[in-house]
Amino acid sequence: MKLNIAVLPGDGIGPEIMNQAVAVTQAICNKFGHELSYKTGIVGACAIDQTGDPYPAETHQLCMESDAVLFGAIGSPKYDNDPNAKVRPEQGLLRMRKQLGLYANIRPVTTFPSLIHKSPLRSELVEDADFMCIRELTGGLYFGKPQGRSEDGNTAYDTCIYTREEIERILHLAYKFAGQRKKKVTVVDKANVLATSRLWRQIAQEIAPQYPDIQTDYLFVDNAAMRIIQWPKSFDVLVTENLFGDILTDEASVITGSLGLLPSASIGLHTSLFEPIHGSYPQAAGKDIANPLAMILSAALMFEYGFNLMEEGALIREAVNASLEAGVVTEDIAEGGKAYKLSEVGAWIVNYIN
Ligand code: GGG
Repeated sequence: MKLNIAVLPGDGIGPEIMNQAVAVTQAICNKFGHELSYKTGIVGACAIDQTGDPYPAETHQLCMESDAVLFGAIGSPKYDNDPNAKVRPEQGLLRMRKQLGLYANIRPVTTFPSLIHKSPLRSELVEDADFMCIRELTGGLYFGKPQGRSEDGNTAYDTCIYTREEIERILHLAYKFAGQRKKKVTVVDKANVLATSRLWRQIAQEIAPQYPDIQTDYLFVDNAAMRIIQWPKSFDVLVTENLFGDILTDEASVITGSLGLLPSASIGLHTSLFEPIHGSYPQAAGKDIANPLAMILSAALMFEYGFNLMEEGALIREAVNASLEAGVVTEDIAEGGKAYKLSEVGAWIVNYIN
C-alpha cells in the first residue's frame, strides 16, 4: 500500500516528537512492505513567524491532497502572554479542524499494565480501565460568534452554538463505536444550566432508542469529572461537546500516568488527522526530554483508523508496551528510575519493530 502523509510538526516539542513518530511509521512501512511518502507543512506559531498566517493555504492544500495528517502540537508563550496579539497559533489549529471538517476527536483512554502503580489512583480502580472519549471538535464555544471584547476592553464574550446536525452526527458516531465495544454510551452535558446542553440531551434521548442493545447514561460534566477519577471503569464511550471534551481528557490522562501518553484521531469530512492530546510543552522544547509516546501512539491510530491496517497499529502498541515494561521511559514517568531521552525512547521502539 502507498501511504501519502502530511507531516505537521508544529511548535515547541512538536518537531522532536514528530521525528520519532515518522521514524516509527517508516519502520512499520519497511516491515509490512508499504511505501511511505510524506511531505512536511507548517501550522501554528512557526507558520505565523514564517508567513504571518497560522494555517497557510499551502498547508491546507497539502492536508487535502494527503491520505492522512500526522500533527504534533501548537502553541507558544510568545502569544499566550500577549492578550492583544492579533493572530494566535491556536487559530491555525481551529481553522485546520474546521476546514478539514474534523468534527470528531476520538481519544482512547487506556491504562498500561506496567504503569498502573504510577497512577495517583488506587490500582484496583485503574486496572483494565479502558474507555473512549469522543469530543465534538468543530462547534461550541471554540467557534461560536460573536466572540470578543467590548470597546472599553472590560467585558469579554464567547458564544456557545450547537446545531441539531452537529449533535446528531457525533452521537451516531458514539453509538457506532460503542457497538464495537462494551455497548455503553455516556452523554456528558450541563443540561441543568446551558441551552446548548439541553439540546444535546433532547437529541440524545431521541437517538438512544434507535440503539436498543446499547445502554445510554447521562451525566452532568461536573459529575463526569468526579466519576472519571472515582470509577474510570464505569465508562465505555463518553461523548461530549468541544470544551468539556478537552478538559475531561486532560483529566483522564492522569489515570494512565502522564498527559504524554494519550493519542487521538480526528475524523470527519475529508482527510483524517492524528495528534497527541497534549500541547506544545514549550518548557521542554529542544531539550530531548518530552514523552514521545502519545505522538507514536497517534501514528498507531493512523494505521488503524486512517488505513485500516490493524496489524501495523498493533505492532506499534506492542512496541510501546514493551518499552514501558523495560523501563525505557522519559522523565515524566521515570519516577526515581532512569529517565531516558525522548530520542532514546523513540530509537528503542524503532529497534523493537525492526
Ligand atoms: N496536539 C494538540 C495541541 O497542540 N493542542 C494545543 C491546543 O491549544 N489545543 C486546543 C484544543 O485542542 O482545544
